[in-house]
Amino acid sequence: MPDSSQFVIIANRLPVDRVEQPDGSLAWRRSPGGLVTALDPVMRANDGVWIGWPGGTETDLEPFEDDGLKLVPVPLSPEEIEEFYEGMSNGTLWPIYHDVIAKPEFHREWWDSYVTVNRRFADKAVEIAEEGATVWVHDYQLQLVPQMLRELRPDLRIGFYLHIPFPPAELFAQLPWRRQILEGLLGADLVGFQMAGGAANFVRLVRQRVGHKTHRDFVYLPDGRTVRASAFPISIDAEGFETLARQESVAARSTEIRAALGNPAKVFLGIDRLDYTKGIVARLRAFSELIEDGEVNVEDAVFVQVATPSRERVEQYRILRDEIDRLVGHVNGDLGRIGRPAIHYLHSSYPREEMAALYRTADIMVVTPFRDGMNLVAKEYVACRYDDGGALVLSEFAGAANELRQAWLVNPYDINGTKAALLDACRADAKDTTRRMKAMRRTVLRHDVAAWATSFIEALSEISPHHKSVHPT
Ligand code: GDG
Repeated sequence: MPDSSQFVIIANRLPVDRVEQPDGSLAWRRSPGGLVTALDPVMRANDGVWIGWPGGTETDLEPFEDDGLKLVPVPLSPEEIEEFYEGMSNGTLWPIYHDVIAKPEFHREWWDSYVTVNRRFADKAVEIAEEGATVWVHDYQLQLVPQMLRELRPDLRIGFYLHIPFPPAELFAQLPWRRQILEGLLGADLVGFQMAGGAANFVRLVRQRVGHKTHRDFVYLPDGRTVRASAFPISIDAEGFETLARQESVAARSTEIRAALGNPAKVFLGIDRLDYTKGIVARLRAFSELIEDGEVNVEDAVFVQVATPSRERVEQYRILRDEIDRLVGHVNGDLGRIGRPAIHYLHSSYPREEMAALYRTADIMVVTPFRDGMNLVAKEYVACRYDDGGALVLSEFAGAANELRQAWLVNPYDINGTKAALLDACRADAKDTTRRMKAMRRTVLRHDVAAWATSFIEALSEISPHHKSVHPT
């Protein structure tokens, strides 16, 4: 692989996982995230390089190519996984940026590790980026990288994208390292957010806490630089999901799933990373109350909840897992009948084909996070419903609610409101659900992930026009 590039992506994770082959040797497998799908064409058009942690604790990995993608691994030690990743990233920043749904912890040694690891990523990019290159940094684990890069390489064009919400000033202000983080982000030329509200929170904080002049989306720095902070709502490979959903094998699998569930009249579905931001417990409680109230009958309705294992070594995630286990046990013990559990709970992760088959099966998709940057599951469901069927119950506090206005929108903290929306969606006539789904499909198909990547890269080019241009695809 070349030792330099004019387009560099930096994200916490490389888009591949280490897997053991039957003969015991180790190989890489592409992890099927939306980000890699979005960035793949831009990477190829610009001979790009992706810098990230490969997972695990191997330290001696060399840069390598996987299916034409050039990947540069950045190692983390076991202590750094604990302090930088599980600690500062997922025990401090994640809860602060998600409305303090869980209590954030502040530890100075976690912060020190965050600085060290951010420096390691920045140094790697400094090594690889050609003169005048474009570097696109991703997400909350790497907020100091833009400034670190700027100091070492003022020739670079730097973009940053935050995949999670940017919190209101009142919550962000709790962070003992608030100023360092704001200054870290200000190293970028363009800071992208999911929502206009996040961009506005950031600009307001910069004005209040760092004292820079701001006007609308723009921050004016004393050194003459301008930083733009704007919303770029992320999306999915909508066409890819629709094509998958149309496959005959997926249709057959959907029929099989429905039969395995006992051919109920209504299938409710939730698919989430097992995370306290996703509102899994509240939603299952709402559904079980509908059974208790006699509004829904286990003979003709079932809730399938897929919770993909996530951050299993972080204590709050272990507690949540136990809570869901207990709740599902109680609900099924109290309300289920032989062969008819109220909830099918699957703590596991599935191939994309199985996800598409589940989306096709779901009559009511229930996406009720307490706070979510976007929520791609909601958009994937819509993309898979080429039949214009199905109903979406969606939290007002997911970024996706801004675009998917025709969903049944709910406040997930309001259990009665959620119950009412579940029932409404369940009882809606086909004319109503079709009208809503058609409108949502137009939105998702028009604004897909390629459009998202292109609009970010174009905006970044505009803000520093003296640089070499990057081809969006
Ligand atoms: C962060 C922000 C923002 C889930 N289980 C399986 C599986 N998935 C896939 C889904 C979807 C993705 O994972 C989850 O994306 P979300 O958007 O729902 O949530 P986060 O992981 O929290 O993502 C979020 C996102 O970044 C992008 O900017 O939308 O707000 O929190 O694509 O399909 N995929 C497969 N098997 C599974 O079992 N194959």
